[in-house]
Amino acid sequence: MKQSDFPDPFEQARLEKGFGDMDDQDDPVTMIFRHKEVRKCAHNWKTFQSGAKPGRIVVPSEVNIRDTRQIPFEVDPPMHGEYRKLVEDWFRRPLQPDYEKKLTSQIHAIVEEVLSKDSVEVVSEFALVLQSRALTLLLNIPFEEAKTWISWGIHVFRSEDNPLDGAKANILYDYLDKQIDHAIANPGEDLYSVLLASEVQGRKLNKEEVKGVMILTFAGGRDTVINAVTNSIAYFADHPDSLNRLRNEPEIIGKAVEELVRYFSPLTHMGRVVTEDTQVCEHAIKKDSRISLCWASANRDATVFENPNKVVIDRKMNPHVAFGFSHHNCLGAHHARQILKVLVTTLAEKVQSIDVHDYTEKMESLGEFNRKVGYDQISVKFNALTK
Ligand code: EMZ
Repeated sequence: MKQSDFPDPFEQARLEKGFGDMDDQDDPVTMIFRHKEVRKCAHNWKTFQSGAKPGRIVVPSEVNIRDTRQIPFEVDPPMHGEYRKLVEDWFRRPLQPDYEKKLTSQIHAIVEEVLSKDSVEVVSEFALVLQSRALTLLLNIPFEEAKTWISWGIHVFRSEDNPLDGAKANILYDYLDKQIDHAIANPGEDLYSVLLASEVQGRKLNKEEVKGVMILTFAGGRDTVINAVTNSIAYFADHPDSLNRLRNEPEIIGKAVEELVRYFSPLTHMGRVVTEDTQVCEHAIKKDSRISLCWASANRDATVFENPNKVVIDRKMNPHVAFGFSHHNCLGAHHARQILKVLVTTLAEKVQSIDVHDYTEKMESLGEFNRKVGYDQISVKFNALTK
């Protein structure tokens, strides 16, 4: 096995029964494994709701560290669509040429910097920095603000020894309260100001709603993007041939990005709360219990993907669900895809090869299943392309 392999721990259970159980703070979760059922359940918001108690659809559950509802993530239709309409255009800005240009210059600078070093710890010195700086573009605020977020570390709710760190979460909540008050006093062109000025059902969004969108923007796209970036570096370290191919065939970079996202599935699963007694894969599911839509498993479903455990860098048909599925699909997906596209393009242009010095894998424990989702640390040397 190569260091950049991400094994699929769900294969047997997916084939044999289609689901698996895990406990989570005495609020168990039935994980749904097959591509077809995952999509079906994602569609069926009446039976599998997102608008439960704030934090409950996240696994591990955040009910003990969060009261603010994340918007539009923890809202069901029809209100979900109202909120989504408000934010959708803003989150499509990453597709604009000017945004892409700024992102490209940020990523060029980071890659140039790591090329000059003998050893780089990718998670903290590369991926976290890249994600934080890119977030200044998504929020449309000054670049310098990234320093504050870098100092918070990889996850806003997790610390090294505590997967649900309330004290750490409070740093984010206090920060957002201050930023929202600041935007009320000094309206500008930033996301806070835009949200504060927007209306839903004929009234202005209130502070709590603005905070709900902002928590999602900060938390939802943080460790996921960091893992996707780090894992891509690990992949190219093992596969200099792929990097070489992308250098010669830049037209397949879009496909490569989709395939990397499918293969890594940076978000393993997302929960739903069950509103009525029902069945999934002939398995009874009780009202008020939780299921999760296991994107990582669905993305390895051999009934949908040929050679599912292989990165096929120019895979043609790729109906992956790494960004979720149906009306709740990832709001930050354009931003995430753009980051990966620019990153892969820049690596192909500037990097010859990457040597891995040492690494520790980041494992998630999900009942009987253990899944590699990224790296806690991975030290590498980037070698410049010599033309
Ligand atoms: C939530 C979630 C959203 C959650 C799409 O995922 O991401 C997690 O990292 C956060 O902890 O609160 O935002």
